[in-house]
Amino acid sequence: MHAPLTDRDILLVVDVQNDFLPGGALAVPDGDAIVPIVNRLARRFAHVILTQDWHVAGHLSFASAHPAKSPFEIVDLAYGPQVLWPDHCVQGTVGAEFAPGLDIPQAELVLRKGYRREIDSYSVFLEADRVTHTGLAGYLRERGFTRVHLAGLATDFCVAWSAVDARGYGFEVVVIDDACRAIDTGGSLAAARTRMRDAGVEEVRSSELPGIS
Ligand code: VGL
Ligand code: ZN
Repeated sequence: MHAPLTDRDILLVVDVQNDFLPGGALAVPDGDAIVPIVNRLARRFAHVILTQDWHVAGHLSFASAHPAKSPFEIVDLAYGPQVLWPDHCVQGTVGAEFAPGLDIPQAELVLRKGYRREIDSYSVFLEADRVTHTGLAGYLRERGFTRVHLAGLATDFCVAWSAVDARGYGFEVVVIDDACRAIDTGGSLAAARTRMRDAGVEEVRSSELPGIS
């Protein structure tokens, strides 16, 4: 049984942005289905953080930044292999805005990541070079949170990387399955599930979560 939610629990809502919804530049299949679920979930937590993928134009994770490369191919960047994506979540564009149906005005922090041209960041904690910190781990610790719940897009990239990193920083981690959707390219969803399980990430359905005590 999942322990009761307390003041030490935080809900992290990952990248629920227009470009990841159907019709967006990097649409996650069925991504819009999570919006009402996430809204409902957010009302059950005392504390909520939203994150945004927040790239500069010409970001090196974009296929368009590499001659003769197409989206979903893999290239080697300074820090290792990088999946190439369609241009998405460019700072200040409509695609980078939160989904219009997202209704979480009580969110206490909006954390942006992926704003360095040379470094992608699936994780909301540690960028893809694995040395550049976003500062979120320090923020959570300073505020006394001990358990992180994750919802959002996409299960196999930003949610999974964030979940595994949160474990690495010593937080208890719970991924709320029905409040996430996956991209699933090149076996990425199965690989992400394995990495999360090996890291000790718990997966639950939103209906299994208790109320706030
Ligand atoms: C994401 C691919 C590229 C995500 C962000 O939010 O999961 N995926 N950029
Ligand atoms: Zn991105």
